[in-house]
Amino acid sequence: MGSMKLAVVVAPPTAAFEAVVREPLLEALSLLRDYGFNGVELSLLDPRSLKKTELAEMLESYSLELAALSTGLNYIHYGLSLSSPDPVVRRKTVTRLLEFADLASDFDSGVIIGLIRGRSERGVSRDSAIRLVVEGLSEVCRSARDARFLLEPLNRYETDLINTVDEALNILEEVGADNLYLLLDTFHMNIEEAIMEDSIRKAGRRIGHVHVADSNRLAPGMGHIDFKSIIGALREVGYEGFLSAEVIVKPSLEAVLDSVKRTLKPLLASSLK
Ligand code: LER
Ligand code: MN
Repeated sequence: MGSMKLAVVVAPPTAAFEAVVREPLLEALSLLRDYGFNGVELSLLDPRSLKKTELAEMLESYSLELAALSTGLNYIHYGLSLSSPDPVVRRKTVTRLLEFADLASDFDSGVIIGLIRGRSERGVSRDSAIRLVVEGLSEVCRSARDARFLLEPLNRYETDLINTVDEALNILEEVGADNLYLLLDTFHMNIEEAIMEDSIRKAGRRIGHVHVADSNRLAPGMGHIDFKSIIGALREVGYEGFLSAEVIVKPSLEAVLDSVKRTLKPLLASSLK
């Protein structure tokens, strides 16, 4: 039986999102390799800016896998949103997600639907906004059959659309596509779920990716989430994918990588089973 793997989210240095590593890509990859991480999750604006062959060579030379592709910068920087009241924006968002899917499917990794679902805007009720998200998700899942999409419940301070695992499971059911999975983020779960381990058990085999951050969104080990218990629950449901650290880089990148590794690595060893 395989074991879970560790990754870190890396974004461009200009990214307007704080819970990521913002270093030149090659420097970040070289540090991840040195600390023994298994993969990197890339947060990108335009996925077409990365040539597949170059990405493959880069990953190979640093012995890293592509853990997932994160899309949220497209919402933060460009306002792309599946639930925008403007059909032109919705069209651009679907197109952008399909460009992500094209890159992701070559690396057997998933495309994250986090902030890019948007939030309900003036003139659109929450229910209609949810309908638009379901429509957009159905379209991308149908159009990119060989790609995997990862729907992430986000805490109430970031969006009013899909905050909990229960809500996300309902959306999965409505969309009814077998290439749509859940992405669980311990930072959001710590705010929204009653008992995180129960929600993990409920999500079960639908979990396609996991973001790890501590209660304060610092690196695991720097807050008060019980990662032993979280990883125990993930193990129970047979999760074998990535734990991708999406964290605020404080006090330093080295301290973050060290804390992620020291906190999580011992919990992943199969001897603990
Ligand atoms: C945003 O808070 C987040 O967790 C990202 O993964 C969503 O795109
Ligand atoms: Mn996340």
